[in-house]
Amino acid sequence: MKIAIMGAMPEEIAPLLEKVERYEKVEYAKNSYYLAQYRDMELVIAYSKIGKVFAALTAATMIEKFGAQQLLFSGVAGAINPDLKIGDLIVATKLCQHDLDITAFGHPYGYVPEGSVFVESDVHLRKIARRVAKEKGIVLKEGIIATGDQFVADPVRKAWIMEEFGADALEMEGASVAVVCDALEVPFFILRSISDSADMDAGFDFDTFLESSAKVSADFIMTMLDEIDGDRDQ
Ligand code: 4EH
Repeated sequence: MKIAIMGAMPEEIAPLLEKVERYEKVEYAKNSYYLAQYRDMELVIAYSKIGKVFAALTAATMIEKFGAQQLLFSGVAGAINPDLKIGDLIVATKLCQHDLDITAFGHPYGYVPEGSVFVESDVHLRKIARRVAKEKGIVLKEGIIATGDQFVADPVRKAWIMEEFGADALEMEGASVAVVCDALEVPFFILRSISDSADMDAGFDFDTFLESSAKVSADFIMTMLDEIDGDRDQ
């Protein structure tokens, strides 16, 4: 089984590379990919750089060039749902692009012809996550993640995203990874730990909590790998 683990920023994959210890670095398409062995699994780890385009490129590369059969995303997010506090974990049930807008032609926000507003993540990987959370006594929320090419630090924009999509958290990569994995029929899982609340304090909180929240997410992903490796259904 070959598994891709991606983040957007170096801080989001650093704790993963620390855990796997030995890896080979391969350069491709102006980015670095880290190949490692973990238990019985081959891993390809990378950070994409920020935003939907870089994230789509990296996800497609991990699948098409490096042969990943499953993709796990680890990183941080801004909270929309007030239940989510800094350091909390959220798993995406489905994802949407909040900045995709051809409403001028009568389409809903987040929709383009032959696409869909929401892309659902893999049910089996979510089940494994729930099992890991239960075993470790970790609170794991499931909800809708909205993605767009903007760092949201604005209560008005945040409220609009919540109302339009019912989103619980927002970030800048998940939905583009979801679209790529869905098209290529690769099961995917998007995990985020909260770094800020996408409001006036977002910039400051993000800088303060990026590293610690990124580690919360990466640690959970590593525990999930143990479960995936031991899983008979795979
Ligand atoms: O990869 C981008 C990072 C912020 S931009 C999306 N990531 C973090 C998730 C995220 C987020 N996205 C949108 C956390 N909080 C968010 C928010 N809105 N409020 C960045 C950060 N640091 C330096 C350069 N760019």
